[in-house]
Amino acid sequence: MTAADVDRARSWVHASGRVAVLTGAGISAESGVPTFRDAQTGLWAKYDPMTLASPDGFRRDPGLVWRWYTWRRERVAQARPNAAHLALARAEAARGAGGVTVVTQNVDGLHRRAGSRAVIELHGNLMRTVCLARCGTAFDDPSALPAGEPPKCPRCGAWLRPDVVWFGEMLDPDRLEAARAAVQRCDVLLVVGTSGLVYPAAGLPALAARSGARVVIVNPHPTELDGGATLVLRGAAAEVVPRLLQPD
Ligand code: BJW
Ligand code: ZN
Repeated sequence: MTAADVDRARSWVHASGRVAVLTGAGISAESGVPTFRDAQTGLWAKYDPMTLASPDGFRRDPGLVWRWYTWRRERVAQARPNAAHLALARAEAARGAGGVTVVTQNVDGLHRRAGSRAVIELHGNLMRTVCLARCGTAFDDPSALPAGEPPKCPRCGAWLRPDVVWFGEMLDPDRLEAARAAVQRCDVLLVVGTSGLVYPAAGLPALAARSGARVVIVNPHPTELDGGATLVLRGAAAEVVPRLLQPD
């Protein structure tokens, strides 16, 4: 990644009326939130995704899954938004409504905590708890919930579960549609800190490109999406994203 590459991407961002940003776990790595697929440090290096992040895994051992999410909630509660989250929030405030839309796969809530308002959380939110039977019960305050076994729904008696999207589950159709609309109408899509392996989110950069947007990837490592990008910036989110959004 050269300074000229960063300048080129920055000039596209500046010339763009609408910037969309697709983020993944890598944008929160420098806040101390583990990614999923990074060797050694990623969650899937230590834990089996189908055991912990699938409906079948939860039904097999709700306590195991609940304790794992309790541990992750505690880590996220201690984390703080980093320079990348903050730069996106500042750019949105400076550009006004519609200027910056964040589509995130992350469940950590750090974009909103940084101050971003136009945020589409494709895979839900770790801090919210809902009824497995989807009877409508929802809790926003995890501190009121027990840490060991998952609690039961006070209305219908089913288990309660984190309000996240597990493998094999559908994404919220309204959120997915809003994400598709955002990438279709943007001039530049920044793709920050995602391996690009999980669909349907991984299909959004190609949709943006087909709709005429420039696609800029920010990631220290190669990803599945690099081939479809206009420009790949090999660097860490907290270093590169603020530079791309720096005002003149
Ligand atoms: C840095 C950095 C730094 C490090 N700076 N970067 C089409 C084809 C094939 C399969 C499918 C398909 N359509 C659907 C599927 C099935 C499945 C899927 O995609 N499987 C693939 C894995 C093959 N998708 C689904 O099941 C989805 N549901 C669905 O489509 O329903 C309909 C349907 C079902 C079944 C069949 C067909 C249709 C739901 C997906 C839900 C994903 N859920 C998770 C868990 C959320 C809850 C939780 O947190 O516990 O979401 S899995 C996990 O992966 C999490 C993430 O949001 C998601 C994406 O990961 P992400 O963010 O990219 O993280 P990593 O770790 O992979 O990458 C980190 C990156 O950061 C790396 O590139 C690093 O280099 C980089 N990085 N430090 C910048 N400092
Ligand atoms: Zn219920």
